[in-house]
Amino acid sequence: MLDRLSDRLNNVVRSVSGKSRITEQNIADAVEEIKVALLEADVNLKVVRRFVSRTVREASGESVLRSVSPGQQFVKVVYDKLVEFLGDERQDLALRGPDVPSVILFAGLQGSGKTTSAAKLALRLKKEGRRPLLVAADLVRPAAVDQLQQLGERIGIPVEAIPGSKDPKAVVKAGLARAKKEQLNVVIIDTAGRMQVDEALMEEIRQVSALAKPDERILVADAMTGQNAVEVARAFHESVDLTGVILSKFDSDTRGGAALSIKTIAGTPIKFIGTGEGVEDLEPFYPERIASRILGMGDVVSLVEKAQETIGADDAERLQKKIRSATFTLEDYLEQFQRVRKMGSVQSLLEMIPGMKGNIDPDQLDMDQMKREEAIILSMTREERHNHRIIGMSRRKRIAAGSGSSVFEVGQLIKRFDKMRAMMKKVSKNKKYQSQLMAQMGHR
Ligand SMILES: Nc1nc2c(ncn2[C@@H]2O[C@H](COP(=O)(O)OP(=O)(O)OP(=O)(O)O)[C@@H](O)[C@H]2O)c(=O)[nH]1
Ligand SMILES: [Mg+2]
Repeated sequence: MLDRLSDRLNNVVRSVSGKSRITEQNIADAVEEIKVALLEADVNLKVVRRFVSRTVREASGESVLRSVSPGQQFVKVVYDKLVEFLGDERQDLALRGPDVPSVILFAGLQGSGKTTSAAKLALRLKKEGRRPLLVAADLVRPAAVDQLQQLGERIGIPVEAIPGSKDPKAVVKAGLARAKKEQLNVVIIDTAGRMQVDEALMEEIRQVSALAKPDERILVADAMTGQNAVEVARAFHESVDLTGVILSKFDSDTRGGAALSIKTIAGTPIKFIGTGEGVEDLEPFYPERIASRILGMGDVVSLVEKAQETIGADDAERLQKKIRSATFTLEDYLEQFQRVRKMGSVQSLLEMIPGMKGNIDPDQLDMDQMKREEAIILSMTREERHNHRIIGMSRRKRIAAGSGSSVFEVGQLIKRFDKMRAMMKKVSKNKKYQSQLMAQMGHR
């Protein structure tokens, strides 16, 4: 999903971000292209309009046009708006503590993926250490109870069902009672779907909801139905005050506009996406990750990161000087780790080293090694960080004990740092040492 949109936006972003100067006209052109791409991706028209007007407003400001890197700043504005429309922050489930059972109600149209998603979520919560109970309250479709029971068996989760019952409320009551008795702490209720949003469906959901008092009222919406999914979400939200949406069939080959429209149009966040038919195929919905994906990972995201960089030009200058003169200390090194962690990539650090703008794949860095090294440096005194040469045997022992590592590891770090520092200096004068530096930095 979202591939075509991603391709198109990627092109726009590439053409704009390469420019060292941009004009209001450049922005207007780029925004126009983005607008067309969004409409083609089936994003709701209202959302597109809002997106365009906000992007133009922010991107036309002094801060973008007059900035050192207007192209990158523009990309950052587009990225931020995408994240905003996707729902800002990741929204987790609001469940109660382990001793009070939480209730999650599933609703949705026929075939949207309610039953499958209920089982997927139950499995997920079980893995997080909760004890779920599935409740078969879809008594409309004859095989529905069977389907849930089979799923429950497959994932090892109990299912409450009353064979032959026609009263969903009775099953829900029985489920709640059983959860209490057996100390099951998440009750997940699967309900019946209808072909379309109608009064009977809404009434049933309202009644079940009034009885079960769910902590989470989740709509399962089928991404394949595009804008219809958005309208369905709006109708359900008005009727039962949804707390979230699971957008199912996100793995399908649809244009993906629904994902971008639901939060704004229906007013309720997407909490998970369904990514396949298997019981494991449920993923938390991260607006930032989806936005990165839409704009194209790699290149574009690092541009955004760069624009986001908290480090000022002065800091960069200072760091470069230190690198060239090999007065880069462990303290500086530590600071870089923290920056790398914040931005999730090592790109920024590498780009500070003069002559180091290569094609670096941040995924290839050994983050575990970084973590270990960070712990070691954190166990050093200020003095030691500023001058690692003073770190003799007894200091090594203390640092090793403090960081839960061995004396050998401390020694290794110091050796590596020394080599890296020398190499950085060389690289800043001559590019051909790049690969050696990468090896020093734990690049696999
Ligand atoms: N590819 C894919 N298929 C899915 C996903 N979620 C559900 N399905 C499939 O969609 C179909 C319908 O899923 P159900 O869970 O039975 O849907 P439902 O909403 O419970 O349907 P009714 O009970 O009939 O209203 C099944 O074939 C599922 O395997 C998903 O995320 N990806
Ligand atoms: Mg079902």
